[in-house]
Amino acid sequence: VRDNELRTRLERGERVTCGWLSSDSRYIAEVLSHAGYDAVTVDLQHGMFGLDGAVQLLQAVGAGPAMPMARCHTLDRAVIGKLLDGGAYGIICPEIDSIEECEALVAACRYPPVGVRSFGPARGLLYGGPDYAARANETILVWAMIESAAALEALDGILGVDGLDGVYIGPNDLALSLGEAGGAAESSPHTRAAIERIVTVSKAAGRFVGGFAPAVATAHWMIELGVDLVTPGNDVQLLKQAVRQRLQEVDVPTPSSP
Ligand code: 3PY
Ligand code: MG
Repeated sequence: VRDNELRTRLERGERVTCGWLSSDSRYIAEVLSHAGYDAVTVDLQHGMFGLDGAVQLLQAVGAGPAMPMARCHTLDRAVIGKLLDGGAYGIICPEIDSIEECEALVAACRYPPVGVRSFGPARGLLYGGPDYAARANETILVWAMIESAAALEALDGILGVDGLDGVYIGPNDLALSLGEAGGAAESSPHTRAAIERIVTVSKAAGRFVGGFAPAVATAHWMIELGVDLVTPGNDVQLLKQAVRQRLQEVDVPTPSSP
């Protein structure tokens, strides 16, 4: 089977980067895959595309060297199975708030007898190779997103779920759930303390930890905390920032916008 280089590198203790695709463009997906990230996540939750589009974007990511991962939009076996059959080598599932939800996530990503993934590997076979189905269980990375007060409460139990590879921090929803503003990871001691705890406890439990870092300073801070995987912004944020910077450089005033 094609090696999941992301898993290999994480298991070696290396830090990895993950691009984040929210635009509905196979070309941008392919560009990101060649841009230097170790992995690129196709974001079905907040990306501007649906399930069919996500599979095409996985094909485009797979055309370059980055490992293709997908963030599903819901904890649903059928959706997760389709993304895996589409060639995702990792699943990041939002809003995992309990042990039961984490167990359901792991089961959705693994073939029996370990889990309940339905057989029909489709494009997984093309991307992974003829022995994909036999090796998928140990190849696919499963990440549970920790992004709520409930998840913080249940964290020890979630980390104990067999077969979970890692947790992925969603700082914006986490801040909202803690009663703060969406961007509080950049400023609020309360949200930052929660993130620090997630990293410490997860590493102590032997799980990988990843996180979304909207700002450069947040990425630096998460790396100092010891995250294994960092997502330094998404494609659209980076594009917009680059455009604004270029317009400033050529002295064209830019209106303020969100
Ligand atoms: C969050 O910050 O809530 C996320 O889900 C990041 O993608
Ligand atoms: Mg979120």
